[in-house]
Amino acid sequence: MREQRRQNQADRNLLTWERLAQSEILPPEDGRVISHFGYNVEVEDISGSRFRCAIRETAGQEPVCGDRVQWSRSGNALQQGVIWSIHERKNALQRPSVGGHVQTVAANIDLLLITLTAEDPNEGLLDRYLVAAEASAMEAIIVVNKTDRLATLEFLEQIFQPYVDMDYRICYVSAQTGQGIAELESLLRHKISIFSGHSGVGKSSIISRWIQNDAEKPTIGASHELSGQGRHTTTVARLYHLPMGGSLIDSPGIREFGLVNISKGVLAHYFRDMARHAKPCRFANCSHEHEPACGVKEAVLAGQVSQKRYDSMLRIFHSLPNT
Ligand SMILES: Nc1nc2c(ncn2[C@@H]2O[C@H](COP(=O)(O)OP(=O)(O)O)[C@@H](O)[C@H]2O)c(=O)[nH]1
Ligand SMILES: [Mg+2]
Ligand SMILES: [Zn+2]
Repeated sequence: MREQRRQNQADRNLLTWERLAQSEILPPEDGRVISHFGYNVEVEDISGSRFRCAIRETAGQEPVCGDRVQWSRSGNALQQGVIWSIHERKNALQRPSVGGHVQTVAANIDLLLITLTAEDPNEGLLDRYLVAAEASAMEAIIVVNKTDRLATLEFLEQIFQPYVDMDYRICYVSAQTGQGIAELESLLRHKISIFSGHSGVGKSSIISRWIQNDAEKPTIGASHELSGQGRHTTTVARLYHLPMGGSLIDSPGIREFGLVNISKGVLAHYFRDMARHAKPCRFANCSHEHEPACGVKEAVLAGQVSQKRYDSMLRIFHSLPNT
């Protein structure tokens, strides 16, 4: 009964093509998807005005945050429109969803911000995100937040030195004190970035520093993501404009992260410190564990690849499906 009532409510709010087609439809134009809520999508035109849009079947697939689309506004003055097609994606961030499906979280991303905390930097998670970034041709930046909780960064710098050696960028920041935020800002300028990382690491707190308008600020505190209450919670992802130029996508959806479309055979090639050692492996599908003539194992023995990174690679390897 309650379910039925909620369904009716949802139907009333839903903008369908049939409803929209009762008014005039203007000629197609280009736009960008800002967020996706339920069956509707919010599209921004080139001047920054936002329109709630229905999706035509011609679009072929679900538009996601960051998509460039061809759409039409309606003549009804209600800031409504319809999406006809999705322009080809430069890349897409995906994750596994229920029932063995793949969910696309966002598209056309320049920078993947991998957010960790100073108190508990989770390197296992970091290595997974780095693989995702390499595989989808996104630049990765490691953001270590809550540095205000530590007296010194020395210990962290030791942990992250191997990543610096691999040419990854590390930003030590504190959303609370503002430390390091200016440097991060300069890296995000004119780029489309997406935040990833566990719930509670401070993604929304960092974004809030750049959003002037209180009504636009993301909610801080992780609980709303779990309960489904509060502002902006039904969206899978939401794009914010940054005052210094560029945009940032906040996404509660990718707090649980898994790899998709990565096969066991290519995994080591996405580890920057292992890629060149994996090339000479005798077997194309080498697991780098038991096989003879394995370049990766030899590199570990020779001290060119750390045992820690090797173990991390194997853990991910065993978590991937056998395809
Ligand atoms: N001490 C400290 N706490 C922070 C910092 N950034 C965020 N927090 C707190 O961490 C909690 C989660 O923050 P939130 O931004 O919602 O994290 P999100 O889930 O990653 O978006 C909140 O209680 C914040 O006040 C920081 O730099 N230092
Ligand atoms: Mg958040
Ligand atoms: Zn091998």
